[in-house]
Amino acid sequence: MRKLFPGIFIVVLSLLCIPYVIAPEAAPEPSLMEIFNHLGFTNVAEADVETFLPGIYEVTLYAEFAGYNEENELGYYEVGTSTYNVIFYGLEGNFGYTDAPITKEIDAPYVFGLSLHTPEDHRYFTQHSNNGDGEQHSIVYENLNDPLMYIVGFENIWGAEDRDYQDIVISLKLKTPEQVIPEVPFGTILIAATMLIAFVCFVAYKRFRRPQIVDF
Ligand SMILES: [Ca+2]
Ligand SMILES: [Ca+2]
Repeated sequence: MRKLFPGIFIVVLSLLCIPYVIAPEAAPEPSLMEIFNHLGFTNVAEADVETFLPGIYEVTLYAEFAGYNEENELGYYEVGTSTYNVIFYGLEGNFGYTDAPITKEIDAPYVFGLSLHTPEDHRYFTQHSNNGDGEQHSIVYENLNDPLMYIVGFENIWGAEDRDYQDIVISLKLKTPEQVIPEVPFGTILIAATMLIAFVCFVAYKRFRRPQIVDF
């Protein structure tokens, strides 16, 4: 019996270790390009774009491959200001692909950028020079199948760390451009004003001129 004891001990120890030995490794996160392919964005090109023109946009949240997915907030801001308007709060979305894409509309009557605020109280911008760590934290792609749509991926770790840029993935689709009032040249305004004044003077002259008295 004493000889059997070490053998039993080894068998029991082996059984206890089995779950750790056969536990599957966590699947690696998909790359940004794999995410694009999964979403059907198969015709994209990286764009040298950091800010966006005024207008009404549809913004869609597709994925958050980030441990901070419950705290990260995506917003927009007027360029040159520090007022941030939240588009997606932390609890919107989930780790990985969003269960169902979430779409919202924003009305930005000014040139704007996008920013990501993290639970470490860092804020990262599509304007690279605004980033406190001096790193690039977003990549903007054009959807070549939809010229009105940009697709944006953010990196949410200080120092840009793994640079997978899929910690949050969204699209920005222009619905209505800001109305642009055409500029009228000053010379045209001056001519029109002169003609108007001349017309008013002519009418006034005809109306108020005294009748001539004919003395027979
Ligand atoms: Ca990352
Ligand atoms: Ca990630």
